[in-house]
Amino acid sequence: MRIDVLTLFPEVFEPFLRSSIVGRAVSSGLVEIGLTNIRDFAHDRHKSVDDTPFGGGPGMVMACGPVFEAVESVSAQREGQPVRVLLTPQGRLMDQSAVRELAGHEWLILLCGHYEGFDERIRVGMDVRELSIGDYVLSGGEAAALVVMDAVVRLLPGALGHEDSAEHDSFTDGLLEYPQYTRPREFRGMAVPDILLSGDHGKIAAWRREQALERTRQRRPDLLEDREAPGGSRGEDD
Ligand code: 9D3
Repeated sequence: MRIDVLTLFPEVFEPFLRSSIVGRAVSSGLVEIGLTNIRDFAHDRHKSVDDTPFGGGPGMVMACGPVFEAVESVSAQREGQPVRVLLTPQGRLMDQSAVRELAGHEWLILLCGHYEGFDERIRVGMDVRELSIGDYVLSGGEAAALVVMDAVVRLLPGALGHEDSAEHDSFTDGLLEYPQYTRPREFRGMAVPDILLSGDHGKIAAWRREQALERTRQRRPDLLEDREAPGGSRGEDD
């Protein structure tokens, strides 16, 4: 997979790309990341990429020229059609199904904004999909692009190194995680549940599933609402 990030702050991505699961995926050739500074496509001597909004109002707006040119330049650098993702608070809310969908493409362009937003013609005049990572206010798209990259790259086959992860565990799929323990068996008076030490893998699996279900019912009942119940009936408490 190839991911190009278009941003005014390419340097913020570099430490991340040297560490983490993403860094390992880059080193092992599973993913190739390109960083492009939108400012390289500014034309005036001040290298400006933003301007005041028509109609007045606070803040600055990302202008069309440099953004169109940066996207077109990067899109022409290789074969095929990249999926272009505009990171904005108005986008579709990212969830794991959006991540899975993105991970199925060969080439992504992640377009990060700054200032008060993008000139509307960037949405209208380019083939882009808009994505938000949640209902809170960031100061730009960079942190969101890091989140998207992390979530997408760890789904690429081979990225985790242990493919029996929670994502592939149909037994607890879509549920919150069950309680986990490691040594010591007792810590400050808190003991590991006996069942985990029993060696009975059937009972352990059933216990974990019950714990995951109960925790999800309590903390995130919304996650139970529209899932295909693989063994868990829906609305048991109703
Ligand atoms: C005039 C109202 N603005 C401030 C409340 C709108 C606004 C513009 C630009 C708010 C945030 C931003 C910068 N945010 C992003 O670029 C962004 C984002 C986010 O803020 N939250 C969740 N997902 C994303 S993806 C990109």
